[in-house]
Formats: sequence, C-alpha cells, structure tokens
Amino acid sequence: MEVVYIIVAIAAVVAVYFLVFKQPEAPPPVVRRASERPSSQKSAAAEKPRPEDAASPPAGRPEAAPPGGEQDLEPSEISVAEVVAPEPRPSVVHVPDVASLRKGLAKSRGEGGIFGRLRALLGGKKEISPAIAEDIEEILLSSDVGVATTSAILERIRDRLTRGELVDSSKVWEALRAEAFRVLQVGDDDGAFVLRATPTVVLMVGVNGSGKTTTIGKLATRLKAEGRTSVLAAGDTFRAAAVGQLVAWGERTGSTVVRGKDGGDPASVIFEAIKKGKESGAHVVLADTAGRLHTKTNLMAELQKIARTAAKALEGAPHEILLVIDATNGQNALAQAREFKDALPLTGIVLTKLDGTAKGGVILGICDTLKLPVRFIGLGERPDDLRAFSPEEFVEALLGKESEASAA
Ligand SMILES: Nc1nc2c(ncn2[C@@H]2O[C@H](COP(=O)(O)OP(=O)(O)OP(=O)(O)O)[C@@H](O)[C@H]2O)c(=O)[nH]1
Ligand SMILES: [Mg+2]
Repeated sequence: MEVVYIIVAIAAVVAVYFLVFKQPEAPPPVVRRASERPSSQKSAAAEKPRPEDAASPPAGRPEAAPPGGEQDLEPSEISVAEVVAPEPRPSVVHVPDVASLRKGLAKSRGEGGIFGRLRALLGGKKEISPAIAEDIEEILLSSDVGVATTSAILERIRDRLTRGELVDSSKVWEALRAEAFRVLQVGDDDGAFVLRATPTVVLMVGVNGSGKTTTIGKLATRLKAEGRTSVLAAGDTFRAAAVGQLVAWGERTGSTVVRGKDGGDPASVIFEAIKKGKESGAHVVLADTAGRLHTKTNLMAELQKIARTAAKALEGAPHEILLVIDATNGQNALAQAREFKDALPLTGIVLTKLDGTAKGGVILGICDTLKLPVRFIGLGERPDDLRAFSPEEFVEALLGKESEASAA
C-alpha cells in the first residue's frame, strides 16, 4: 500500500513540475497608454510594438540591461521592431480642457480683449447691417491680427454679409469662429511634436526673453510626468545665468543637463547633448539657445551651424526647430518670425505669454503669415502652464460664445 502512495506522490510532483515550470514563456507585454497616440492612429496601430519601446533602454540604465530585460527579447520581437516604421505619437498627451484654457486667456476674453470687444459689438444686436464689418475690422486690427490677415478675413465676412448669409449676431459669431479656425489649422500637423527618433532633438530659437528656457523646463516637466526622459542642452553659453536657469530646471525635472564653457561654442554643447541622449537612451533632447535679434546675421548663421552640427550627431536632427514667440510683442513678433523662418527650416511655433495679453488675435496673424503649426502655448510662468495647441479648442476658448456670461 505504501508503495502505491509513493508512486502517486512522485507522479503528482512530476505533473506539477511540467505544469508550472515548462509552460512556454509568454512574451513580455508592451506597456503603452492608449492616450499616447493620436486617436486617428489608435485602431490602425493596434498593438504593434514601437521601435523606441523595444529598442531604447530605460532611462538611467543605458548599458546594463536588467536580467530578463532587453536580453530576453525573442529574435522575432527584435525584427518586428526593426521593420515596423516609427509610429509618430504626441510627445505630450493633450487633454482637452476648454475651461482652463479660457482662464489662461482671461485677458483676451475680458472687456478690453478681442473677445470682450466683439461680444460688446455683437451681443445686443438682433439685426446685422453690412456696416458692422468696419467695426469688426477695427477690433481685429487693434488685437494684433495684422493687416493682411484681417483684410483676408474681412473680405470673406463682407462677402457673406452682402449675400445676406449673416442675418443675426449668432451667424456672425459662427463666421468669425470659422475664419479663426481656418487660419489656425495649418495642415494636419498642429499640436505637440511627435517622437520620431530616439532621441528626438528639439531646438528652441527666438529673440531675447521670448520664453525659450522656461518652455524647455515646462516641456521637461510634462515629458517626465509621462515617463519620458529628457537631456537638456545648455546651448546658451552667452550668459552664465542662462546655464544656471537650465540647471535649475534639470534638477527640478531630474533631467541631465549638458553644459559647456562660458562663452564656448553652442554647437558643440548641443552635439555633446545629443551624444549623451543617444548613450543614455533618452527620449528627447531639448536644446536651448541664446536669445538673439533676428536682424543680426552672424547670430542667425550661428543657429544654422547648430542645426548642421546636430545632424552630424544624429541623422535627421534637429527633428523640430521651434520658434518661441512672445505674444505680448504684437506686430513686432511677426517681423521677427519672418526673419527666423528665412534663416532656418522651422517646424513649428511656441507662443508664450498669451496670459499676459488682451490681444490674443496675434496668434491668427502669426499662423497666417508663417503657415507654420503652433505646437504649444504658454499661459503662465509655472511648470504646468504650457499647453499642447489644438485649433478647435483654442477657437472655442477664445471665441466660444456659449460662455459669454462667464467670459469676462
Ligand atoms: N506670464 C508668462 N511668463 C512667461 C511665459 N513663458 C515665459 N515667461 C517668463 O518670461 C521671462 C523670460 O523667459 P525665459 O525663458 O528666460 O526667456 P528666454 O527666451 O530663455 O530668454 P533669453 O535666454 O534671455 O533669450 C521669464 O520671466 C519667464 O518666467 C508665459 O507663458 N507666461
Ligand atoms: Mg534663455
């Protein structure tokens, strides 16, 4: 009898061993949030692993692959990562929030602002006469929309007024919003930049004090919150304080800061930062540059050299060259922007300090003139006062008339 018990016990141990330890190993799950991709790509993208997910080592552990980490990848997973084209995805997840955007645009929505004045003009009117076009024109011009953009908008509005299409104030509002949307939507590339490479290299350029360094800090903050790592390149070697400012953001966001000697060559700092980004598997390199007057040709040539050097450090870099514009600079901002666009292959705009102006219309003139997408807008000095731009949301926040009562 005892022999039977022993045989049964041995059989049970063997069965458990095969069941538990000899199961085929499941591949490690690809951890990804659905919100990391634009909605249009969600279904098509299904569960394809992204190259950078599979290929990049986690931040801070560049060389030492953890046991069971990259070394455990099946050959098939590696080849999938190699053949699948990089899937563009927003670097900063955009969460629509018209109410908070409206708060940031309070000056433009207030009594003296573009929205407040349009509301005062159209609010009480039941009957609309073609002469109203002149009043609208005056408001747009004094809200920094710019002469060319205002006259293009007004031409269409006048046309519709004459044809009797805009019979009441709500129709005029609708027409104005449609015009604003048409101007703000530049192709299908608006909003946060996408991570096309590991690392994705982003170069910030602009005149003095436009908000380049602060925007880098805000971006590093947002990226960190999404589990991405940034290397900050202190390319403003002109002022020691500028390096200090970036180092402070680096400490705040846990990002590596690559700096050079005071007065050193900014291009070589950015080269080193890209090298560091590649070695450490960082997702993004955010490169600061010294503010410069758009009229100084030698300083504009320096930016061109920085861009060329970045491409030597990593093919395709810089992936984004963002022109940082201070919204409170009004029409001056437009002149600056044109010069920067002539000198560099800009990929987008960051419009800062929109919280500080009642003339939010400036964004229309900039978009219309430059035909460049707005990537981010700055609405304050705090780390989270940066929003990925969405034309629909912006028009709703600036000119959304359903909240007229609570606008001012
Ligand atoms: N209100 C407001 N202030 C901002 C915003 N962005 C930047 N600032 C402030 O603008 C000032 C200049 O910002 P910086 O980031 O130093 O500008 P910069 O372009 O790096 O300046 P330079 O390095 O001198 O060319 C700082 O006081 C920032 O806090 C914004 O969106 N809103
Ligand atoms: Mg700076």
